[in-house]
Parts: sequence; structure tokens; C-alpha cells
Amino acid sequence: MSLEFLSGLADLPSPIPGLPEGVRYYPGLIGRRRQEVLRVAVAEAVKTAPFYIPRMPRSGKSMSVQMTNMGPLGWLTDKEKGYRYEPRHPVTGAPWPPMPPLLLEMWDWLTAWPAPPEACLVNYYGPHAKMGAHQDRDEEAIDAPVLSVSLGDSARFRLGGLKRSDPSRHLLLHSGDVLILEGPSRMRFHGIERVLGGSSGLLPEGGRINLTLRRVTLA
Ligand code: MD6
Ligand code: FE
Repeated sequence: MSLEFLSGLADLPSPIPGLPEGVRYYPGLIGRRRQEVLRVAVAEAVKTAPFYIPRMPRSGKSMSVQMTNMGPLGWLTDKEKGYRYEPRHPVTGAPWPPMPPLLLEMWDWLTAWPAPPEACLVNYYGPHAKMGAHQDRDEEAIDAPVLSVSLGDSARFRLGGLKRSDPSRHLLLHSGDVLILEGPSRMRFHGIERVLGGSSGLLPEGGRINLTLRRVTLA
């Protein structure tokens, strides 16, 4: 798989032009067969690391997105301890399942970061789920890129600035799209406004999966 992947996609593609420095958006970078590989890998991972309902710090309010993780560390939130990374699933107590090799390859290929990603957050959006504007800021490695892969139904992604009140624009993320935030855009606010139900046939149950790869600790 990994050799096939490298030989199939050896040239670094050009991201779409016109976006701010540090925002790399590659529509349709992952073809249907590799999307299937990732769908199956997630289905395998959730057998031991089921999706759970994350809760906001302090309020304890449920998020509408369901989450799990792959890799040595996973991003979590709950009422008591808030946002953080942990090596174990909050419900089962088991270590997170391994990251699929294809994602490790993609990270190397697209970021060339000197250390591998440690966390792959798996977000599952049903037709009414959304994710409020946030910054990815719970990592020690705040200089490392964040790479996301979208699978299944399309979604309206809002891309803001470094302040919550800055002007924003939106990108329509479809199945197979890759989005990277890095450098001067690493701390841009962003969120998912809505999912366009029924826009993809990839996931038999419908909905949208987003895989977010991050380096957490300093290499
Ligand atoms: C999502 N994505 O697409 C949520 N974060 O469902 C993110 O929060 C995200 O796509 C950092 C970098 C890229 C992302
Ligand atoms: Fe994010």
C-alpha cells in the first residue's frame, strides 16, 4: 500500500491559488479507492475505539460531533478536565488504535515535517452536526502543520483569521479533499457550519468524517 501510494502520487501537487499563506487546500486529492481504504480503516478503528460524545469544558454541554482518535495520542474534551491529549479512550480506557499507514504517508508527503503525527482526531458529523469556530491550540508543537482529510458528505468550512472577530470566508469541503493549516495560518479560527446531507455515497450510513492529523509533542 505505501509504495503504491508513493509511486501513484509522487509529485507534490499545487494547492488551489488565492488562499492566504499557510492555507493549503487540495480539492479531490484523495481518489475514490484511497477514500475507501480510509473509510475501512476508520470502521476497523471504531471497533475498539467507538465514537463517543465529547462534552464542552465547564458547561458539560454535549458537542454535536462524535469523536474518536487513532495514533499514540488522542484529543479529548470533557466537563471536568477540558481540552487535552490522552493516550487512552475515555470510555474504554484502551490505547487508541494505530494510525493507518496511508495517513502517515500523506503526512510525510505533504508536510515533510521532521516528526510523524501523533494524533488523528476522527470527527463524525451526522446531518445536523456542526463545529463552532475554534483554533487548534492544545498542542505543544504549535509550529507543526495540521492536516485534515474529509470523507463522505460535503461540508461548509468557515475559515477566519487570527482573531475571532476577523473577516472570514468559506470553503466547501468534499470527500477526498485535503486541507492544511500551517505557518502564519496555523492559528486561524475555523469551524464547520453545516453538512450537506446526502452529497456523497462514500459512507453507507451517510454523514461526514473528518480526520485531523497533528503533531502534539515537540520532536
Ligand atoms: C472539520 N476541521 O473539517 C474540522 N482543524 O470537520 C478542523 O477543525 C481543522 O480541517 C485544523 C486544520 C484543518 C481542519
Ligand atoms: Fe480544527
